[in-house]
Amino acid sequence: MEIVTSFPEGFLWGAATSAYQCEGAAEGYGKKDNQQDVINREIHDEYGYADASVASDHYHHYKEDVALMAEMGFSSYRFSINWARVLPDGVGEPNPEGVEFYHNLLHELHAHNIEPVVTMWHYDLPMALVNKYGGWGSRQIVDDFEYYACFILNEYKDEVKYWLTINEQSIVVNYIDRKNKLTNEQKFDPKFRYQANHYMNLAHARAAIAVHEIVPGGQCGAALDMAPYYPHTCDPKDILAAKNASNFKNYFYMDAYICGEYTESVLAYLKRQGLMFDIQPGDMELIKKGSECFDFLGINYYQSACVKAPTPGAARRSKQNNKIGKGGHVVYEVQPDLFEGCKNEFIGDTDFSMPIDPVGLEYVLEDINDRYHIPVMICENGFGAYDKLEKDGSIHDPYRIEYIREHIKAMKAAIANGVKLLGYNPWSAFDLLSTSNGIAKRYGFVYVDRTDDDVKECKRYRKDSFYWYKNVIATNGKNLE
Ligand code: BGP
Repeated sequence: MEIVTSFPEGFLWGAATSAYQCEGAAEGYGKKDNQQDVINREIHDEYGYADASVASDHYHHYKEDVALMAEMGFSSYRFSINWARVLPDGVGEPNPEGVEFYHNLLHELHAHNIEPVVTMWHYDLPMALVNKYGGWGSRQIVDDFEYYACFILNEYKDEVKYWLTINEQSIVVNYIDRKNKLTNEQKFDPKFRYQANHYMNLAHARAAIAVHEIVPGGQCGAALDMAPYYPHTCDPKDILAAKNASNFKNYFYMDAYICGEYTESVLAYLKRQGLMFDIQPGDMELIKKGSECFDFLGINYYQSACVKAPTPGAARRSKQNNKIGKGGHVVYEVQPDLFEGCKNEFIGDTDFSMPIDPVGLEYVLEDINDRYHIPVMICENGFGAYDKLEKDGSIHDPYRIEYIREHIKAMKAAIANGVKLLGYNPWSAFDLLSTSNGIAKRYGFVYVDRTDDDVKECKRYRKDSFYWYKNVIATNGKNLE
């Protein structure tokens, strides 16, 4: 039963992208490589997926892209700044053309009354810093992240109110080798990811403090990937496994951002497993101070997860994404003595093996509100699929409409239960590179006509979901049909 019929006044309706996944113009233009440029070149060579050199060519299509957002009625747009575009060496000399690009984009958004929500870092660390000291492996990154944050905050402070420091820190930690260019030593050091996580928390805290110091009325958050962890059965051992997984994968990150402390049971587990990281005097004070500047939590919600008691002796492994786009190809995560992933028989999934669970969105929104009493913004949510461009230029994507409709219903239920939801920015405004499946796996409301092999002209076409979402926004979420 739907209790809330429409959304609060001023609710932000929009969509999201990230820089390296859509901008293109990766080589030249005064910019230098970031680690995603390099990683995506490698993915291209190994799997044949498109690399970041052209991506959706948003760099050259940004006016058209913003016009399409305005046509849908967007009141917000979440995008990220490409660190190596504005500061090619990570710190020091800026690139005037790159700095100007974001001024132009922001100008275009404001001209259409679209509120920008800007991510400082979405996986794309400048290679200059990776080569200099190993990126997130060195404490130096904390100073350099602050330098970058202060640079963009000073530059864009009059144009941007909502700032997100880091995208999906828990994903960066859990897939440390896929999201970063690591040295061999880092790759084989089991503690590395938790030390890097600590540096991310310090960097985030410095940036959050800077948002409050530099931006008049600035609001600071970070976007976390969020899945509820369900127990496989009501066997108390499975229930305990679900609690462990929630602590390890979710609360460990939220507790640091929102409360300025580390979840005790996770620290105890890391110590037991020989994975504990180094905390220097003053670090926890900084993390605490950062938490006092944390205004809202961004969540990226795609799916829920199911776990059971870990098999004794099972080796640690991360979840492996489905790379081939045929159902069933998924390898579940194992954290020894903590939990083990498994299939949830109650819910279906996409061709890319993402469980489809709108109820899970209501669950996480209410859980966050009950535990932390903090406003939330949905910064990603979406359906990746092989879309087909018909001869007449139409794209029929009923599966995406269905997915988003059910998730909006879950948002309504959560609001009815007291959740302070600021906005909805599904993934993605227009088609862009997937992190795992090239351009063939599409999420956008707007189709970008290119393939993994042929960049063509990146012409834009409106999908059926474009018209549907436009109507949802026009009725402030009242009409979902
Ligand atoms: C999130 C990332 C995005 C985006 C999305 C879809 O984790 O923040 O960058 O890509 O997932 O995932 P994928 O591209 O792998 O399908």
